[in-house]
Amino acid sequence: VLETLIGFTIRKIAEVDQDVWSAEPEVVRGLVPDSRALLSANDLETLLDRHGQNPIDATVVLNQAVVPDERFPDRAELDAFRTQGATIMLPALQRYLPVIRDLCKQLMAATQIPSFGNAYLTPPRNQGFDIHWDLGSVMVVQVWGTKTWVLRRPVVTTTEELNTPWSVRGFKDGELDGEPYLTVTLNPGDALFVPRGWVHFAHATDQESLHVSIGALHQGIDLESCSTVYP
Ligand SMILES: O=C(O)CCC(=O)C(=O)O
Ligand SMILES: [Fe+2]
Repeated sequence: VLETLIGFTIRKIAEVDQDVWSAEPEVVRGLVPDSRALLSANDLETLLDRHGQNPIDATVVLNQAVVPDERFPDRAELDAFRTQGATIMLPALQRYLPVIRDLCKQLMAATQIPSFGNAYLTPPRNQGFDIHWDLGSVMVVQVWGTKTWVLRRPVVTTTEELNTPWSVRGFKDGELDGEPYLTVTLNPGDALFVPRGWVHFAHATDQESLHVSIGALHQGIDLESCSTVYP
C-alpha cells in the first residue's frame, strides 16, 4: 500500500544526495490515500497510554518551547498538556509499529542511509515546534486533520553547518525576513518532502492534526546527536 510513498521518498532522497543545494521541497496531494495505515487511531492511543514505559518517550511542546520530561511522567499529564494546546511528538515509531518499521527498512535498503518515523499530534489552531531546520531530510505525511506548513530556503551555506543541529547556530538577524518560499496546507493523505536544511514550522488549522515524519539521515550526520535534537 505504501509503494508510491516509498518511491517518492527514494527519488527525493536521491536528489538531496546528488546536490543538497539544489534540491527543492515537493508536495504530492493524495499520495497516501490510506494514511491511517501508517498510524491508526488505535495505535496512537496505545502509544500514548504506554508513555512512561517506552524506552524512547514523548516530547511535549507548549508555545513552541520543549517542556521538561519530568512534567509529564505518564498519559494523564500528556492529555492535560494537549488541552492547553501542546503538541505531542512520539519518536522512533519504527520501534513499535510494523508498518513504519517495514517502510524504514525498505528506504534504508534502497538509499543506504538510516531512516526513522516520528508522529506529531497538534491541537486545533496551535503551532508545534518553533521555526527550525532538521539535520536530515523529512517526508511528511498528513494522517488526519490539516496542517499548514511554511517553508524557507536554507539560511546555512556550508556542509558543516548542515551537519550541526540548528539549535547550535540558530538564526541571525534578518534571515527570516521576506516572503516564505512556500506556504501549503496538507490534507489527509498529502505528502510533503522537506530537504535537509530547509527552514520550516507548521500549525494545525481548525482541526486536531496528526502527521508522521519519515526522517532520512544523510551521510555526514552524527547519529549520536539525533535522538535528542531531532524535532
Ligand atoms: O508539526 C510541527 O510542529 C513541526 C514538525 C516538524 O518540524 C517535522 O515534522 O519536521
Ligand atoms: Fe522539522
